[in-house]
Amino acid sequence: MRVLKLGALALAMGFAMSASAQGLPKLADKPTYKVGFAQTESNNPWRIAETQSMKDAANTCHWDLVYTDAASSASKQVADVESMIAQKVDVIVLAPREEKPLIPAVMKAKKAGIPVILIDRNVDQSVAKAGRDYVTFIGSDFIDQGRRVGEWLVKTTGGKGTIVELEGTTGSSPANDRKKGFDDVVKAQPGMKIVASQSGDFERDKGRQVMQTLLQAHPDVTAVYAHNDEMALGAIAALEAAGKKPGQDVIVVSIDGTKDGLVAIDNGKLGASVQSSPFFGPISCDTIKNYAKGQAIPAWVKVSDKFYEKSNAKENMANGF
Ligand code: GYE
Repeated sequence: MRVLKLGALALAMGFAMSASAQGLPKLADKPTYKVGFAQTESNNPWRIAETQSMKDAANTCHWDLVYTDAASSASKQVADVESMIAQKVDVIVLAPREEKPLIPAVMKAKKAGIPVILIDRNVDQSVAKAGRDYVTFIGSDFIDQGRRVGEWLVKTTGGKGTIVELEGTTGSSPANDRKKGFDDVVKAQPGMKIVASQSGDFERDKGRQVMQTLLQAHPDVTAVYAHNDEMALGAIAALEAAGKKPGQDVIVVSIDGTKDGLVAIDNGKLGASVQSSPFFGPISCDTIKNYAKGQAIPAWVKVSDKFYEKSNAKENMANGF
């Protein structure tokens, strides 16, 4: 009897604990929402396409959109989220610029009873978790993107190469994970070596400048892996300025699938690029509706990505942005 009672108590406690651990703010099921979208910056075509997708969704989904641009500053993005909380938006859609600095903002929103949906980039999973601190992460598998690019490079070069890596924004989930996926593939190749790995902040001109500097120390480079197309295009410009032929002397690979990236693949300067979709508007709209209806939302709504190379770049030009 006593045992049974304890068992029942433990069960009840367990229930209460898991309910409060889940404890995500609820969202009323209603025809319109005031939605905050906190963008990181607007310095490349990927960002601009993402913002447009969210603005389009605001129209089709009847959101009252509160849009902010953090202008490449994580602390500004934290302040942007705080201002959305103060404006009592119904839900916050956040593209966290870096993995750690945005966590307090996510926690504040939760405390204020506002559900947060992460799109495009994730936060540090050892500190904050989907289903507990925020609703879900909607985005690509960045480790897999890096791995796919790495495997293509191994196949294309026969496992030989002196590689320069241009990393994305330091501390961002795509930079961390794209590095891991690629580096793990290369580490297994005795004939390949990453001789330098430096951030170009996902920007074309920074990519060009970093490549220009790294070329001086590593004139024997045979491959460049850039974490996005914009930096790859900057690297191509630096290689050409140094008298090298991208696509011949140096194989360049990257990620995103921008229009300029697809054109560069088609004309042979960029070897390959894994698509990374910026079109989060429609999926954010559906996720908000489903969440409000009380449906279970997976911790990660995974976006699947195409692989672009010479043989299919032209036919996929319309997917570019
Ligand atoms: O690759 C890049 C952008 O977070 C997945 O950030 C995104 C990346 C994308 O600035 O172009």
